[in-house]
Amino acid sequence: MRTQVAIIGAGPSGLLLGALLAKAGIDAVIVEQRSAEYVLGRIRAGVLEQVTVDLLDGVGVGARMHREGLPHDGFDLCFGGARHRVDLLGLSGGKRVMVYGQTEVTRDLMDARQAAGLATVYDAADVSVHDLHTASPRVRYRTGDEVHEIACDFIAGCDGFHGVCRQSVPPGDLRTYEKVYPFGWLGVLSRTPPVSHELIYASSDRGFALCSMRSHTLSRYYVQCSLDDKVEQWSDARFWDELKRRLDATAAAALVTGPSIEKSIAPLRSFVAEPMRFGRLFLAGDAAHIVPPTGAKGLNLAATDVGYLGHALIEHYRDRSDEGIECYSERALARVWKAERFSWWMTSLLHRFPDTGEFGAKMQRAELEYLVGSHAAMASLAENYVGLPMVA
Ligand code: FAS
Ligand code: PHB
Repeated sequence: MRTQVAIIGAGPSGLLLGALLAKAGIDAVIVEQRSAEYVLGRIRAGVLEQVTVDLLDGVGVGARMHREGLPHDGFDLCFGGARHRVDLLGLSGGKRVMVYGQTEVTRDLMDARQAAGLATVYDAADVSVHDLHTASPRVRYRTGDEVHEIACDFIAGCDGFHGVCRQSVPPGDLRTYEKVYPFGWLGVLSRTPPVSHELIYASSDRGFALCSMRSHTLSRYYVQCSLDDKVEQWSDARFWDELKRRLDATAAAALVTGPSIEKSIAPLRSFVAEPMRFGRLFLAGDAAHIVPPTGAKGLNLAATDVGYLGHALIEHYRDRSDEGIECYSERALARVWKAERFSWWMTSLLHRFPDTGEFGAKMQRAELEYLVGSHAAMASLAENYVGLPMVA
C-alpha cells in the first residue's frame, strides 16, 4: 500500500489530523492497534478550548458538539468551605470553554471518516516504523497472520504516551523531561444531574476533588487518591462520602449520588519529549507530551499540535514549502511548555502532596486567597484556562 501520510493512532490526534488532511485532498491512512469500540470506551477529557472547537468546526464535525455540548463561561474554586467563581468570559475578554467529552469528539471524527470512506486499519498488531530519515519512510503492521507494509512520504506519531513512534527514536536523539505526581485521580461517571451548572475545582485538607459533567444528566467526578489505591477499594458509597467531605456544605447537600457506570484511577504526570520531529516522523499529542488533567489541557494540546502539523503538511503538498515542517517542533513546543507550566501550577496549588506539611498548606491557602482577591491573578488563570492563542 502507498499513501502520502501514514498516521499511527486513531485517538483524537490521529483522527483530527486525518480530517484536516482529507479536507485538503491529501491521502492518509490511519493505523490503530485497538478496535474502534475500545478507543471509544476510554473515558477521558471533558473540556474543549475555543481553538479546539474551531479546529473541529473547520473539518466539519462540530454540528453535534454545538447541539449537545455545554458552553461554559466560568467555573468555581472551592476551598475553606466557600466557593469563588472564576469568570472566564469576563476575565478573558469574551472567551469561554465547551464542555463536551473526548469520547464524543472521537465518535464524531470516526463517523465523519467512515462516511467519507477514508482508510482506517483497526486491530493492527506489531506496528513498526522504518527509514525515518529517508524520503520514503515505511510502516509495517500485522492483521491476523498477514504482514502489511505502507510506503509513505511522512509518518505522524499520534499513538499516545505508550505508543511505538516515540520509542522508535534512538534515545540519543531525544531529550525527555518528566515529573510523576505522588497521587492519582479516581474518576467516576454517573447518570446523575451535575451538582452545579459549572465545574467545581475543590482543594481541601483531605485532598483535591473535581465536579465536572458530560451533559445535564451525566456527571463526571474525581477525587485525588493514593497511587496505592485500587478501584476495588472504592465502593460507590465510599466515593460519594469522600467527595462530599471535600466540597463546601451547599454543594455537598446538593450532590445527587447514584451508581457509577465507569470508575477508574489515572496516574498524573508531566512529560515532554523534545524535539517533536525526527526526519519524516512527527510526534503529536500524548505521543510527545503529557499534562496532569487539572488544567484540562491534554486533549487541547493534542488538537493544537495537529493544527500546526496539518497546516505544515498541507503547505508542503499545496505550496511546495517546508517552512511549516521545519518549524513544527519549535512552534508546537512553545505552546506545550506554557500548558505544562499552567497544568503543573494548578496541580501544585490544588492537591495535597505527602510533603506539603503545615507550612505548605498555609502557602497554598495564601495563594488561593490572593488569587480570588486579585483581578490580575484571576485574569491570568482565566486566559490560561480558556487556552492561549495559537501563534502563527
Ligand atoms: P491517545 O492516547 O488518546 O490515542 C492514541 C491512540 O494510539 C490510541 O487509540 C492507542 O490505542 C493507539 N496506539 C498506541 N500505540 C499504538 C501502536 N503501537 N500502533 C497503533 N496504534 C497505537 N485530558 C484532559 O484534558 N482531561 C482529562 O480529564 C483527561 N483524563 C485522562 C485520563 C487518562 C487515563 C488518560 C490516559 C489521559 C487523560 N487525558 C485527559 C489526556 C487525554 O485526553 C489525552 O490528552 C488525549 O487522549 C490525547 O489524544 P491522543 O494524542 O490522540 O492520544
Ligand atoms: C472532565 O470532565 O473529565 C475534566 C474536566 C476538567 C478537567 C479534567 C477533567 O480539568
